[in-house]
Amino acid sequence: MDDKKIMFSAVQPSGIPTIGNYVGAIKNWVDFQDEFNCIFSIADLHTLTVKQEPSELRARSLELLALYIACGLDPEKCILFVQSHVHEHAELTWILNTITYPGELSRMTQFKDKSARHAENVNMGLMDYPVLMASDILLYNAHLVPVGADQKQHLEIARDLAIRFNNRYSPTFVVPEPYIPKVGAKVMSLSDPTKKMSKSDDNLNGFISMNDDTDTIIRKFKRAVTDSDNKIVYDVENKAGISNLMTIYSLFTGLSLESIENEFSDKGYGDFKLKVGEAVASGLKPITDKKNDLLKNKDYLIKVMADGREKASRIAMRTLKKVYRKVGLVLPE
Ligand code: AQP
Repeated sequence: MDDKKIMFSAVQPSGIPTIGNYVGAIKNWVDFQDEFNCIFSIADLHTLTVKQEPSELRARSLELLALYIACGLDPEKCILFVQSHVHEHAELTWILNTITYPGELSRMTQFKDKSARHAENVNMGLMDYPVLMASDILLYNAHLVPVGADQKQHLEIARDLAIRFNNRYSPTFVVPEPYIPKVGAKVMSLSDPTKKMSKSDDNLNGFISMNDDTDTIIRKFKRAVTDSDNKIVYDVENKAGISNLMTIYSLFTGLSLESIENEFSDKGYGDFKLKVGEAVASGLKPITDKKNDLLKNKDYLIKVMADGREKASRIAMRTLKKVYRKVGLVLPE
């Protein structure tokens, strides 16, 4: 490998990605491909922490790979792979579990939110999610992890575990740094702007999926929850809904929040919502078209998956061997 820094990130195939996953994660990754050695995963093991329909999960993993490529990730420039194809992720999780305390996992916001949302299925995997995520990152000695603001807590755990392991045994892991975008780090739900937009939200009007067609997108924005004073002004505390729409509009048009305020100073919410819907629909259309084309060529996608697996495995195997040796496991000849 050259001396470029290593970047790792992932999205779960737990639903069709939303524009939150897109602007908070995937869209930024595209710009990093030349600057860093990028490794991007399809985090299918993570999705099992919430009940999934097996056949749908399988299809969504392939669809997510197609989406990565349609968004501009180039398999020649970065490693694209499926998490469960590299068994070292699960194995390193076991080792890291032995230096993780239940208290530091049970206070995670995502664990608390998801336990409340899936009260019938509060499983150990849900609690252990951040340790699997730490393994994802530490296996590749990633220096940088681009994530939305919602994942910052989990990244802190990855850092803590790297430092703890390095102190207990000897320097082994790179301590990763988060990379959180300034704008779009947290896109909020359209139906409840105090909650983050999530692909597994039961309320379909809360999110724009990367599969929604133009009419659906425009309809969802029309119904987006806003306050009643009809002024397009950025004020997250008092006008969370309209501020969220302004952030989305800014990300899809490249306009600053200030110029959006000026452009719509004499317009009402109805006009603005329509413009946001149109901007998002025209931004997503070429990506959706390209993704649908790629899905017609399954052989190509399977080949990309196999290449990614081979490259990722090579790195992961090296790290895991080192870890096994340090903790005192006998390596097979
Ligand atoms: N609303 C969001 N705004 C900005 N960034 C977001 N991300 C997720 N939602 C938003 C970022 O997307 C990346 C991948 O997320 P993930 O699929 O691994 O898990 P998640 O954060 O739990 O995403 P979802 O959509 O909310 O999935 P479900 O509904 O399955 O829990 C991460 O970088 C995340 O920060």
